[in-house]
Amino acid sequence: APKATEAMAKNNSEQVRSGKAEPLVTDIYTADPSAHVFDGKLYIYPSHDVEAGIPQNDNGDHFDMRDYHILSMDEVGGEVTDHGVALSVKDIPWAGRQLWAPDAAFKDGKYYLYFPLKDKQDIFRIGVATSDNPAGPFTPEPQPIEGSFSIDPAVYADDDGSYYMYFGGIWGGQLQRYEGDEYSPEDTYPADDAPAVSPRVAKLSDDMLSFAEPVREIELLDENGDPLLTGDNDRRFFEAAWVHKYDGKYYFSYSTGDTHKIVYATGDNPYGPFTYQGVILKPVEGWTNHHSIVQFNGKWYLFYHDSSLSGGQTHLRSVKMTELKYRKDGSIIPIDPYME
Ligand code: FUB
Repeated sequence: APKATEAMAKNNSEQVRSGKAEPLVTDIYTADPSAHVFDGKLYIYPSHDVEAGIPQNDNGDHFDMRDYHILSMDEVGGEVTDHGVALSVKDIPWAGRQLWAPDAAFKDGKYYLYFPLKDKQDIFRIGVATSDNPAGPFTPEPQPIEGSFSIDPAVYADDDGSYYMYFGGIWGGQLQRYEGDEYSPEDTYPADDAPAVSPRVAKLSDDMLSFAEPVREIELLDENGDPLLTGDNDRRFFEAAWVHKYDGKYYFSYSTGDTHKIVYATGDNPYGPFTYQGVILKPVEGWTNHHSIVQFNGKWYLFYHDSSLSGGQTHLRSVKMTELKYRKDGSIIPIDPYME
């Protein structure tokens, strides 16, 4: 018996699943998919990638997206509906440029679309827009959410009716310009042996339009309970936070950015701390990696993107989905997006 257990443990640690998939839509480029089940259907809230003709740089200027299209499907593998323009930068009063990775939430009959956008001073803020329909069109609030900053909002609806927004991204996402929640125009990164820049979380107010409390920093820890360090590029936070709950535990997943992985950490409450567990998705074609995780009709799915349809152009991506599986101990079996 001990032999069998050892063999199983070894298999588990080496196990990788194939996540090979085709783009959900091919007539437009889509990225950063935030998936939700609303009204018994799968709705996907992606970025809408376009060729803006802006040369690639570390600031992410080439990601110059101007609107959002929402996708939906009644069943996995079924027809994907593109619901057209749901919100456009030209209709957002405080807009500067660049509509990046959005998310959505539903509460008391209303849908909320949360989006990062640079304001007229070229500083990323997070906005919110509302609709009676999950596919929009969405009407933006006149101002960004007070106290919001950086990019990649992800809103988690907890079982007790509380909603939490997770956000932040370094480099082009400007999170390194905040000490606590104070802005400074300088890009400041902690030393390689110091704790890495932290993602942020805040509970949302009852009306879903503002933060109900001061923004908190999230602690991401290693197996010894020590903070993940700036130099630990394989594990430290870069961008693209997502939270889901599995078997009573909170799973905080994110992109490691310049090492191009989606990884996860787990914790006992929505504020963390979260302890690093492992890789969910190996690098995809294109520089960025960004995902969401949702349960639909009893199965779990990973939504992600890659640049295969555009022949590897980093700013022209396509949303894909694949099944996600857990081991008995709650760990996630890593996915290789190109394994046959
Ligand atoms: O799509 C623009 C940015 O690229 C997103 O906000 C990041 O997460 C990365 O995917």
